[in-house]
Amino acid sequence: MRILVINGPNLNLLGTREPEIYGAKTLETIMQELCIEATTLGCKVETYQSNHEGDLIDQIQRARAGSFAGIIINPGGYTHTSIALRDAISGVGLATVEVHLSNIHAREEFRHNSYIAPVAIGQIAGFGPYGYTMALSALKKYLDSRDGK
Ligand code: CA2
Repeated sequence: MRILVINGPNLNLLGTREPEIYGAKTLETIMQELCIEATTLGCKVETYQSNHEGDLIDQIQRARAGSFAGIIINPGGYTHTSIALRDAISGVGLATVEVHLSNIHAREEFRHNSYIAPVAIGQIAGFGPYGYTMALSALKKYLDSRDGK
């Protein structure tokens, strides 16, 4: 089973600034650790990061053609602005889990709304990099049970 992990704008800066909010690990390290976690769960993750809304949408659309079983996405700032990203997720119809490193609900009010949450299976926020591991485990369980395994 293949899972696509998508990270949105500015997440490529992780580990370089604002460690008090986002932690000290780089995105590359977080994604490498998630790949190892995937092996123990019996699935495979492929990762993608872009700062561009259209590129993220292209990647979501390709996930279906590429026969991915599901998507894990941290849409970064587009979480709070992008109807286009939400339409792409609902359009491909793949089970999707939304992840945020920080607890967006405990931060500025403009971060409280997510355009993505209503089209996701669920949202994980506030647990730092461990949120990706939680998302992977939850998505794998969801897909296995949906497929009668
Ligand atoms: O908490 C999250 O994971 C966010 O998706 C991160 C986004 C933010 O806009 C969302 O509201 C919540 C921002 C990512 C920016 O990451 C940086 C990392 C280091 C230095 C600067 C930005």
